[in-house]
Amino acid sequence: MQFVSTRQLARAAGVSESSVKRWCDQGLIPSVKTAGGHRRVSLDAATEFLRRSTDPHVRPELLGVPIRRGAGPPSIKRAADEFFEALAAGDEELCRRIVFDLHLAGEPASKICDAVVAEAFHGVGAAWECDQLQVYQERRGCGLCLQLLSEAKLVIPEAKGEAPLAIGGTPQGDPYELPTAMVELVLRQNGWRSRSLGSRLPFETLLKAIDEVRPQLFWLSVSHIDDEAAFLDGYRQFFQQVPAEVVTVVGGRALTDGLRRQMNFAAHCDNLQQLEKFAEVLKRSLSRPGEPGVTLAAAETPLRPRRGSSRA
Ligand code: B12
Repeated sequence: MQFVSTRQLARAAGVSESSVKRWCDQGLIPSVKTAGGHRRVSLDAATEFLRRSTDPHVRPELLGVPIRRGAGPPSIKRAADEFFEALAAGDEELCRRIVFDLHLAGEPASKICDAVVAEAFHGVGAAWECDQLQVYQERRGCGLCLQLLSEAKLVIPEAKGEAPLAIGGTPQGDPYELPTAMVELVLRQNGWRSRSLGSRLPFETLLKAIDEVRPQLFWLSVSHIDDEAAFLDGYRQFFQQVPAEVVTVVGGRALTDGLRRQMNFAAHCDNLQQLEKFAEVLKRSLSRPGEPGVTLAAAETPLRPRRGSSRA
């Protein structure tokens, strides 16, 4: 974990060091003390502090966090257009600034991923189809976004201790890495300990992981299916063996209505903002096990409940 001093944070926040020290001592900014008695603030706590600040003079770049441009909140639509252009040009620094700007302006990772990054990739796909973008630009863009998602974990605090656990990935034959990495990040920001296991994972290995890790939530992201019949068969056998207490959430562009009608799952989400709502409700019900369960129907999103589950 990276730490910053109270002096560094004070400069970045545009306030006095004594104020930062006082807020640390009052617990308003989580901090630790070195053996020599100096307060240190983790980079994620420092970023969270800057993120809450409405002061236009905040200079996050002093902590190595990309610059927040302008005082007002950036528009999502404009950010999505700019992100697409920067992605096509392979301008990593601009891509980084756009997403971190939105983060510092308080936009949740779910919205940034859905409305900016995924949106830009839909544009990349469309442009590639019309020969307006080259394959190398798409691959470069993917690598760049995976890098940004990994950097985002440095500034989004990891939930600790008793936080519920979630794991997931993409099935065998599905090479799409971005959606599962995004799910990991969104759950992390919503107080889950989440781990994406990656892509192209056979169902047997996913079952092994569930058995060993015992998560409360398992997600499957499905963007590409080679053979639908084989996928459905593998999934059915998989789902039958998933322990009843593990909530299975599925998503991804390859899960058409027709396919989903033949599958069992706890919830299907079209996007990460729906997942966020669902995970919030689920987390609340897990943290109060004695109280009447929060049903999936209570989520304010168009989640589809389990259909004729063999475990019901
Ligand atoms: C990048 C990319 C690739 C890369 C991926 C690299 C990587 N390392 O990940 C690679 C090189 C693998 C690739 C290959 C191919 N691709 Co491609 N690819 C894309 C592209 C441009 C972006 C995909 C992406 O990551 N998007 C970003 C994600 C985050 O967005 P998303 O998938 O919409 O996910 C959102 C939701 O679905 C949801 N979600 C997703 N999963 C989950 C899971 C859960 C639990 C939840 C809650 C939500 C959720 O949330 C996400 C955020 O909103 C798309 C264009 C597009 N429209 O997306 C084409 C696209 C999908 N590809 C396409 C094609 C044709 C191919 C190839 C066949 C090309 C070829 N001729 O070789 C191959 C297929 C290979 C294969 N075996 O799959 C077509 C598919 C057309 C179709 N009708 O199926 C597309 C649509 C491009 C196009 N317009 O033609 N591709």
